[in-house]
Amino acid sequence: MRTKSDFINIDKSKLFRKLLRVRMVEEELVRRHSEQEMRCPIHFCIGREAIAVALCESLKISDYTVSTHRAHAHYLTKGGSLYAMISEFYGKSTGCAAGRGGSMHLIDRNVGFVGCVPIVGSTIPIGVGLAFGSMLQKNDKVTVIFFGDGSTEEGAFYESLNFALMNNLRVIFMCENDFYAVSTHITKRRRNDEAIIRIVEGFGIGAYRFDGQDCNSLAKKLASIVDDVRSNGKPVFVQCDTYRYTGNCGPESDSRPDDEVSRWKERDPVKLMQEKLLNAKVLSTDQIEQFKAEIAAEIQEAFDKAQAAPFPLRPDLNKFVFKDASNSL
Ligand SMILES: Cc1ncc(C[n+]2csc(CCOP(=O)(O)OP(=O)(O)O)c2C)c(N)n1
Repeated sequence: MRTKSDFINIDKSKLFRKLLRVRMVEEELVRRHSEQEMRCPIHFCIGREAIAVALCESLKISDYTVSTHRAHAHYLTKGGSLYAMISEFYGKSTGCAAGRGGSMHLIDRNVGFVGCVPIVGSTIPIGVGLAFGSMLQKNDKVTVIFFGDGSTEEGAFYESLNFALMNNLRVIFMCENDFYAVSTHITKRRRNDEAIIRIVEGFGIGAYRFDGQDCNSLAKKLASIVDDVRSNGKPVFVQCDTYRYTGNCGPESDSRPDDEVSRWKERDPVKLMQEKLLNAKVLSTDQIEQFKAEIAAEIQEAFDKAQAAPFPLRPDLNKFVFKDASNSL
């Protein structure tokens, strides 16, 4: 049966370029991490990039997103400034949180990236609050809440699901299931890995489970979901299965089984999409090389400018600590 998503036209080469861009930013961060100049904890999303790329492709700038401690892909694909993000990692005053927040407090209100917070599960009710505001203002903005499978172990998640459902809020609960919370596998936390979606279905909410590594196919499915949420005014829950290549925090790997890591790397989202586009002659090797050169130049410029930018001034250090209308960001 053909579904609505079969008719959605996604520009595959544009999508691939976005995917490649997030991967290359992450790889450059990994390379520079040991220099010890970025003094904040960094949670890498290498391996998991396709979900944000696929979903944000169908969002409008005016739509809202919120995220967690692992937010780079979400911030960048919603349109957050790369320079402001890198500046933030270096603690500079040009950072998106004025150098106060580091990698777990990214924000760019100009593009609807309302924020991210390291307290697991904490941004779920915040996202629902944004959607409630949109409902009161009678606009059709969609709010996307990105979170990991670990967040589904917080009570706030279930209260938020119920509230969104009872109030017909335009929310996409996007669970990036990488099977681990820090280093504990989901099967050590729940009876089986179908548990999350089964529990969520019990609320009566529309729930989907997708492969998170095939960016193009995911983009089509999610485009259809975004469209439905916007027109029906109802929340949905989406679980995308994926994997991170690094440990929980920092670029080092951890003690997850080698065969498991290599199995997931065989379905690397960038490699997978690149192969498909080359085989289908949608892109040539030269075009991919050109993308890489353009992105590398953009990244280099962002790092150069961020490193040269000033640190916050000592007399200003208390600014933005408490709410103060006169100096809000
Ligand atoms: C309320 C709370 N408890 C514990 C932690 C410590 N912690 C940091 S990351 C993490 C695992 C989160 O796993 P998941 O939600 O699946 O996100 P992922 O890291 O896989 O993106 C935990 C427990 C925290 N930050 N907040």
